[in-house]
Amino acid sequence: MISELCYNYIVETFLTAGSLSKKNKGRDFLSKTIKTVLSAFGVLMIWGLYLVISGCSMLLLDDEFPDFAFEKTDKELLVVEDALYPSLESSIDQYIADLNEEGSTVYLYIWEEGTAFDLKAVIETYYTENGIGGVLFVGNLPTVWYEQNGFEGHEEFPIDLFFMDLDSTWQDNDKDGIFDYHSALELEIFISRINGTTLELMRYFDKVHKFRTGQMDIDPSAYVFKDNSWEDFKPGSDFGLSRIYNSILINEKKGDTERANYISKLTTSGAEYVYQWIHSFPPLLVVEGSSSWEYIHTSDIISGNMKGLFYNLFNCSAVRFTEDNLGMTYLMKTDYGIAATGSTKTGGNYYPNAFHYVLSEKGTWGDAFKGWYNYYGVKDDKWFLGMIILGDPMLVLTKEAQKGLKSLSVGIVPPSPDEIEELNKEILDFGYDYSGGSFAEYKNQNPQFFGD
Ligand SMILES: [Ca+2]
Ligand SMILES: [Ca+2]
Ligand SMILES: [Ca+2]
Repeated sequence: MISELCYNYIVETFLTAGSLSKKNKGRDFLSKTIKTVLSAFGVLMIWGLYLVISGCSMLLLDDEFPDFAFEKTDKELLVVEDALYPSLESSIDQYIADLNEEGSTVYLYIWEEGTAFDLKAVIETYYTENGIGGVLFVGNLPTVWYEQNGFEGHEEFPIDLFFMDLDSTWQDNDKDGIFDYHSALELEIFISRINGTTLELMRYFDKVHKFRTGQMDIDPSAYVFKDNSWEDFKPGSDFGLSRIYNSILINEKKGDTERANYISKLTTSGAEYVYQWIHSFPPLLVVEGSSSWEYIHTSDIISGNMKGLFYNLFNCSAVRFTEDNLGMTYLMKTDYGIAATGSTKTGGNYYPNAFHYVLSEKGTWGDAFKGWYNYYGVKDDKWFLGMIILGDPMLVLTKEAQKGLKSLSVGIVPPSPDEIEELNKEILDFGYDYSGGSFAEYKNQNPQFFGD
């Protein structure tokens, strides 16, 4: 579209210049002075043409950054596990009051019992009757599972996209209780989760209240940590974060991606937005050190009280919420974490530019996920079918962070097939032989979600 407009503009400019020069030829009585003026004008024309062309090429580059219409969500459904509700009531009242203050409406539903299908039916009703744009599950609420051939052959994982696409079809063809087919997806809404003890959840709601009222003491800044395996993937790129933050630290050179760098950054100044590329298992980051693998356990996140507010976790299985996991640890067991995105299986968001675009345009965390998934995530099930969000999905980045500048950043074009093949290779080279608990274990631990 933009290139076509530029093309037409350039052609028109040439045509105009051409008709001028013809007129010049027909007027041999022109004085030398007039000729000089005209040649000066010609120089100006060429200069103008140069500006048009260079302007177009900038626009063409800029066009690579996702730029699509989205509507900021202002109606949320809050589904709260009934056993938790009495203790959380005042926290939830505060949360609803804060959202009302922002101009959003919150519908509250107390979840008593049922299957994932019953839960989806509740969501569909609120979508149809109240026009909700997103949902937050509070507590242990059901999920469905999916199985497919992924990086290491068979993989099975909890899948929240099921709740986000309200007119999709899902099938379990081998009748083992795990979906193995879905129709083409386009999300209508987003859903997110928080889960923990009553005290952890109260502390979480307290954090989001503090954030909304400007009491969270972290500089508007981003931290990108890209470990050895991805040092050569889009080197120097901040993945569009320079549209949001003035201050960005990128650790991506081997000497800068040691466990100590990560710990040091996140236990001192921290960052509002953390985008980390590290091999991992649900409760464990595995950093490639100079001479050995270095581990960061969930216990290190807790003891270090890691200072990040929003986490984009390119860490395999980091938000596998059906067991102890990194994502929920940042949110439930530190004084800072309030939202995360990541995968419940092997995978992660390697091209989050659409996600960052929505955030830069003051969209909510949930809007960013839904916008990114429909724009890019939908293209690759192997990488993205386990992608979800955790935390309050109605959060937007701090006002200081929403710079909204249209500055260009390095490496904003989508990865090529060769680059994606390299990403696949790094996953296979690492050799994930365990990615988390099974559906059978989940079912045993949560018989209340299954009607049999
Ligand atoms: Ca199946
Ligand atoms: Ca749909
Ligand atoms: Ca490293």
